Amino acid sequence: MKALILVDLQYDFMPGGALAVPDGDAVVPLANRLQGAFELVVATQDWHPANHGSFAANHPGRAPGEVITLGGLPQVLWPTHCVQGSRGAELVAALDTSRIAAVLQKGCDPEIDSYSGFFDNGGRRSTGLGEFLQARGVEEVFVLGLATDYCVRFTALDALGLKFKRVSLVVDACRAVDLSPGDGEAALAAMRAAGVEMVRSASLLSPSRSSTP
Ligand code: VGL
Ligand code: ZN
Repeated sequence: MKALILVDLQYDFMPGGALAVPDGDAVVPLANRLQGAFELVVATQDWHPANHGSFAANHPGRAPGEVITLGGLPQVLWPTHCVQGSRGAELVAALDTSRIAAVLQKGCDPEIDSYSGFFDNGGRRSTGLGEFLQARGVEEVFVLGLATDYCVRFTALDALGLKFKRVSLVVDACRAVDLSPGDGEAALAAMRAAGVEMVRSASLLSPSRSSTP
């Protein structure tokens, strides 16, 4: 059983959003087309309370991009984004949500960030995604979305840690924040080195793979 994980396809990560990922909107049509190639589709949603510790605005004198210590972990400070209930936190309307079996929210604890869709950054609390997939017999996971160098990266690495048989990244359906130039490429290299397979959407969409003519 193969599952597709759609990472953080939310307005705040789209061009014009509070934490815009360059060209981020380009992955949405791919996410829509790829869903048909999977028996199970799930999505993650960055979902922060307004007092979240990852927001620079909650640390007087600090600016986005600076790094502080939060809950004992290094924490990049971000512009205020994906605040629970705000429009910026919504999954984009252009995303076909009709086949999404579950939306896993993360980053809800103000004291710790959660880039991965599986666990918070300290690896302490599960979102329930791993249990959800394993309960349904998922052995292979495919990851796409935003952003390559943060939430996509840690979601794919945690999936490896959970011992799924195969973890693949749909590279052309991901985009990076690139806070520092090259972060996206470095993230791809780190995932590849850890054992994440790099695939392109076309290889999943080939006519021989489609279900009905
Ligand atoms: C993300 C930074 C902060 C992401 C979420 O979705 O990659 N990045 N929150
Ligand atoms: Zn966030």
